[in-house]
Amino acid sequence: MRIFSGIQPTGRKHLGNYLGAIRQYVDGQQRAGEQGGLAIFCIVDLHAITVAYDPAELRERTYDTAALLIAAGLDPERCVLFRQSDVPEQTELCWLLSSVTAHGDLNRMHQFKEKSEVQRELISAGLFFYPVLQAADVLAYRCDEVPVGEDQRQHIETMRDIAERFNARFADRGEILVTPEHRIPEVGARIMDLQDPDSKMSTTAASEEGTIYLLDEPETIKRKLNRAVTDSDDPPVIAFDPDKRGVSNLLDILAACKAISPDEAAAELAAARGYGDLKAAVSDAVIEMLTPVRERYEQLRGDETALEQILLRGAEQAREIAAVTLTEVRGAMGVGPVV
Ligand code: AQP
Repeated sequence: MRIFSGIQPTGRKHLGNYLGAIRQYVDGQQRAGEQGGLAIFCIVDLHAITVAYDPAELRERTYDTAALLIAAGLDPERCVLFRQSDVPEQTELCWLLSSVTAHGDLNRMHQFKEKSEVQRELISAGLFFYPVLQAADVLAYRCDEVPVGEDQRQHIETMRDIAERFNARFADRGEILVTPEHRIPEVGARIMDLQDPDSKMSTTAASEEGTIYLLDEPETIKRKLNRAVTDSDDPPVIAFDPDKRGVSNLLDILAACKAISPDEAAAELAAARGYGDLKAAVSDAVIEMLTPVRERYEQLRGDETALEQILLRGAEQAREIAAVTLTEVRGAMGVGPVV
């Protein structure tokens, strides 16, 4: 069993990234270890350059993200952790896969539509091509499972189509690329902005007050949750209900932190006097979950040499795997000499 996922070194990572993705990575590392498999995690710096960005900041954010992932529980001795740009096999595979990618499929991507609307100066071709590079990231490692949040469902469907189309076109004998399954958590797959519970908590689109950053101090987390938008039901109703977006988001966060269902989280609050009690319970659970991550991050972040060594060693391991896939893909496509 092989697991792969990528995360962008953009902005400050938030609670949505943690509950939808990072926590699943740690779980994947554990499961892969128990089953004799491999878990591979990539900091996707080449994806980050598809929108406006600052080069110096990109490098800083890459180290931030590496330190954060390790602080959250990824162990470079038990998984492969690397930076996307250190593995040129992925970018070459991206181009090769473009030949079996439908332009119409890329045109239908929600993420492209949403992100291109907010670009002020340039809508890059890279932003349009993002799902093909993402497909190459995953397919290079022939992995079975991709842990992601709900917002990535459409991209995973596209990479499955790309893998199937490639195999149908080029694999005479069986399968060259593995068609992966997404792994989207049942709880916490789409955490919403605390100030605007109709929008997803996001690095670029969300409000500062509506976003809990993983490195926020406990007082800040408390304040943001205290001000979270709920509703004006009188008496207040603490229930997981699609018409109660703010309250449901808080219950989803609480449930994800405590590894229970949102209905169970609501049942635990049966004696609550109002939304204040719900917000206090969510604050306590989030602070308890994030404090050790923040403290460990602070110990790790200063040593960039150590982080760089971890990423380079991870890239060596990753290249060994990706090179084998690429040789087979090139061979099947008739690209380059016979090897
Ligand atoms: N709100 C969310 N709830 C649950 N999961 C989420 N993810 C993102 N937002 C939520 C998951 O986090 C992983 C990493 O995402 P990324 O590499 O795309 O990083 P990002 O672009 O910085 O994340 P955002 O917040 O989604 O930024 P915007 O909105 O600016 O693009 C992915 O598995 C994602 O599903």
